[in-house]
Amino acid sequence: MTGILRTQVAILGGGPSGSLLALLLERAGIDSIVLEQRSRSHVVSRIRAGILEHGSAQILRDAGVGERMDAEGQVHDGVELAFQGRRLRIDFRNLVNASVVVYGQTELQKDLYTSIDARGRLLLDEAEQVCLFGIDGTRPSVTFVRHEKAGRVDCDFIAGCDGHHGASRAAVPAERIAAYERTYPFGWLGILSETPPIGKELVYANHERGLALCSMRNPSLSRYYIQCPLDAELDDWPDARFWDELGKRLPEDVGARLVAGPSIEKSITPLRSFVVEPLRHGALFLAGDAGHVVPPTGAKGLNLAISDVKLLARAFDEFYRTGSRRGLDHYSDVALRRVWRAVRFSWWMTSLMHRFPDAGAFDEKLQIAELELLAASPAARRSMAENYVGLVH
Ligand code: RFL
Ligand code: PHB
Repeated sequence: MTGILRTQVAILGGGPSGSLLALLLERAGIDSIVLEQRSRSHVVSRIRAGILEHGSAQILRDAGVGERMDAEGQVHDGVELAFQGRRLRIDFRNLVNASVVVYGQTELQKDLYTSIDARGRLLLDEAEQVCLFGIDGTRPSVTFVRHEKAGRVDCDFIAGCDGHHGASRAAVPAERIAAYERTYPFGWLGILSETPPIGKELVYANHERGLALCSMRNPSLSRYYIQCPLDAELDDWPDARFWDELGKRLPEDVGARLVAGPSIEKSITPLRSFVVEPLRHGALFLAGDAGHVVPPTGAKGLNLAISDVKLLARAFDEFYRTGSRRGLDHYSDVALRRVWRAVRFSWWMTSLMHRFPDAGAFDEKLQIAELELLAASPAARRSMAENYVGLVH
């Protein structure tokens, strides 16, 4: 028996949302325990997001985990869209006087774990078979098995930060939760390569062969994605085929700057939008990917996770300081307003930049008209910039 532990907030999942929540609670003097199903080394080596909205970067600084991000992250003042041989820069700085920070989720996750350890927070990795009890009462608990020993955490609240496939959302009876979902008829094939990026900024290309995205982690580490069919298999995509296909989808001068090299990671992600409502069930609060998923085109998933837990930490703080449940009662509604804005933006960018297998000539004309509107109208560009950098909540 690992034993019975007691805390104020049991946090399920030690990804970005769970570990940041633990740190925000610590700053407010609230006790928590994080239960993470995978090993620490697995969590810190997952390759995922890369773009932090300027507001997310500020939340991380306020949580005391901004130092390495500020030293090593790259501030980007714009992104480029490529279509029909044309190039369009969305100039965040000029349009909305803001920027984003390019800093890998992998690096952020390392910073979060380092800080959790430094502040003596309890994070139990390899905690398996997590089960939630009593979410409708005032004495919820979570049981788990760790290294073949059973354990239990008694708590006041449970924060479900365990991602799209976690146990938290599954613990809510189906009739009390509404799910809204859109699946897209394609995925993203992504690689990480220890080669210099194509330039200083990201390039999203709309091409008849499908979307291509040139991103980066630092001056010697590149991240590239191409749209792929849902049934694509990694075995069919040796590096040479990936580089060749990527080159075909980029404008000539961008393609000419591609530096190919062996991939150090390669993965396929199906694209979907998914939201459940509400995000609160009695003592259980869902945050991050446990409550919603967006397609990666708008670079919003990690940012939503950060804004959810910021809101949740504030609500717990208010409750423990004053006894008021106002913030807790409003958490779901307030978080969902922002979530749906991001769902809309991610859907819009996905619709704008991909080739849909069932699209007719009419849909493709509309797509080009939308891109031309962006090219012609500073107001349209400003709207995109506001959403991309995260000014619209
Ligand atoms: P995570 O990161 O999935 O973490 C959940 C954690 O919970 C653990 N877990 C459990 N623990 C205990 N018991 C259980 N039963 C459990 N089940 C699961 C898992 O092991 C894991 O450690 O969710 P979180 O913390 O909410 O964070 C969300 C973000 O990771 C996600 O939204 C982003 O990565 C999405 N995303 C992007 N977001 C951005 O903001 N900008 C981007 O540029 C961006 N690019 C991306 C992305 C996601 C991608 N993939 C792979 C889906 C690019 C890609 C390719
Ligand atoms: C990434 O660098 O992984 C990345 C960048 C922008 C996106 C999605 C992913 O829209």
